[in-house]
Amino acid sequence: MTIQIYGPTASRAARALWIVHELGIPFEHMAMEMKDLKTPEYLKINPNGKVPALVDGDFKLFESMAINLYLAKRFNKDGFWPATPEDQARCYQWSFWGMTEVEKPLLTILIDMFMTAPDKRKPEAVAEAQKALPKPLAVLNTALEGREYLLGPTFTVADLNLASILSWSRPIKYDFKPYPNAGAWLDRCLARSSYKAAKATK
Ligand SMILES: N[C@@H](CCC(=O)N[C@@H](CS)C(=O)NCC(=O)O)C(=O)O
Repeated sequence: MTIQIYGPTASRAARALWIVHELGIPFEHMAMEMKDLKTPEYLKINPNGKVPALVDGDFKLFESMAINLYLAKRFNKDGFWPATPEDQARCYQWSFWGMTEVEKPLLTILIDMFMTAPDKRKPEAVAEAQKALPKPLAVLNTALEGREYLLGPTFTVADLNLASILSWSRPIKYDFKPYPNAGAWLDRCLARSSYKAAKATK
């Protein structure tokens, strides 16, 4: 049965769309409209009423990082899901780290910039978010010193998951000059044809 990915391309479903393109997994895109996320039918798929969600036969899953880690392991190709428990743990590490250390401040800035009426903007919240980013970005920059990808020479799910979160730094034009390794790594990740194909998914 074909895997189904629920959620519009312009949402966190983009993360799952990127991985299915990266791994060449056949999939059906259930694009959904945000207004339909609380319908009884959709709540049977994701009781949170949020996207993305994945349906793989009888198996249903929510949370973008969990979906991607599942797909990486199930459909592994060319070391995208690494072989050792240590490297697998690093994939969890960077995925959880992205969600807990950088996603919220980036989203705060993104929403304020593009989805908030000028009179409703919150410069204090944005300033707080701006203040939260340098520390984790410096950690990332150091981790990428002398390496092409987070685990070494191979692009893995750790890179895809974290880059999918950090891709939000692009529309807000976040300045990566103080973090050149991280900036170059993000460029490499977002230059992949699978990322471009995911963005073009209707
Ligand atoms: N932690 C969740 C967050 C999911 C989430 O908040 N998705 C947004 C779209 S990007 C959503 O469905 N919002 C609708 C709502 O909150 O009602 C994940 O990463 O999957």
